[in-house]
Amino acid sequence: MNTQFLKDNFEKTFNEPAFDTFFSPGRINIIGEHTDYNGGHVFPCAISLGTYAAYGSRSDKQISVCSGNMNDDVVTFAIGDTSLEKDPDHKWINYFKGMIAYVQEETKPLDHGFNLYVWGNLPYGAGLSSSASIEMLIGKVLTEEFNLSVDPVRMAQLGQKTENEFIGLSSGIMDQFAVNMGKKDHAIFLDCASLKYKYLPLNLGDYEIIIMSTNKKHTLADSAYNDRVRECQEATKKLQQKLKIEHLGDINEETLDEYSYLINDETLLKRARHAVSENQRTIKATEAMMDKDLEKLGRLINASHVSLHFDYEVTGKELDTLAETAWRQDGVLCARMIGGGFGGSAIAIVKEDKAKEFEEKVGAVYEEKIGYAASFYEAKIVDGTHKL
Ligand code: GAF
Repeated sequence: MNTQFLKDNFEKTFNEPAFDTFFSPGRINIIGEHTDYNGGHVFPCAISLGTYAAYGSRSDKQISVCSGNMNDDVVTFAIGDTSLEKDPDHKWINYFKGMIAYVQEETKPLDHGFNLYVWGNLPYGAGLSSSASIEMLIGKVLTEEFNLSVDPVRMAQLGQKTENEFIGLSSGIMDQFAVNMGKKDHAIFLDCASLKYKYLPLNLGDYEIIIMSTNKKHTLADSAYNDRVRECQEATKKLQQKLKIEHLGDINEETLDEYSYLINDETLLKRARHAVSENQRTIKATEAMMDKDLEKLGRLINASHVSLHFDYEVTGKELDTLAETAWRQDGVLCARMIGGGFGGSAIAIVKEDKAKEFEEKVGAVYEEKIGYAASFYEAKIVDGTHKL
């Protein structure tokens, strides 16, 4: 990506040259969906689609952010607690405000303001973590430009805090962790309970990952995401009557089966079954990846989609059409929805020489069935948020 475009836009907006530029990726998740807030494992990676920023310092105490994705809308606010309240008219600025508030709380008050021009090529609301990308971007801008020291895992936690306490989404840590901690050509095997993690090389041989966006907008905060979190908490509470556990990620399917009588509610049992089985699948998938057993990895990824459809009920016809159509194509190892669900995106792992044909065929079926087109992106796996 040529950063000249960013610098030019910065200068056009703020009438002065930019000091520095930054990039923050989006993420995909190979497997481990809706396991993060259940203290389970995830296996995501950072992708080359993401958010860029150009930065310039100011001598006053104002912060001005211009978004190239919001018709060059400029929002200006003063540093200081009261001005960092939520802005009801410009929802996009709240990710910046939350992070600026929490990073200051964690370190020290900012002693001057700044200007920021932000632009991203990550489709917004497509389940590829555009919000975590922004949160980690502003986190990096603050640590670099104000010489603040925040450990990158802690920064991911501040991003999660922004979602949970500022935005109002009860999300887990996966997205911010993947975006900030990503490593080129590797996926991150993360235990969300202990935050212990390992990088595993993404050895897919002659296969590549294709991202398929449904182009159906999903608003996580307005959707049933928070309901799923609550349902899992209820199921955990019921199990805690007899089991010394903190999260659903602490048990396997056998234990869940044995104690399922405590849950005794069809919906809660289905939610728990997904959280527990998905965590086990994720562990097995990383073993399959290390053993270079791609067939097994593929079966586990397909099974993840089935579980998200039947037990977790977060797929919907758009994501199901993409996954089910993908499964029927030549040269396809596997496919499944990723992220929160209810729209957003799916991934497919496809033989490199079949990718074009795959996109045409799946695209045609999708458009015929759903009534509008899906978008396809070939993902490169890149490093986490950094200064350019
Ligand atoms: C969203 C959330 F932000 C993540 O924390 C995670 O729960 C994911 O949905 C589902 O795995 O992206």
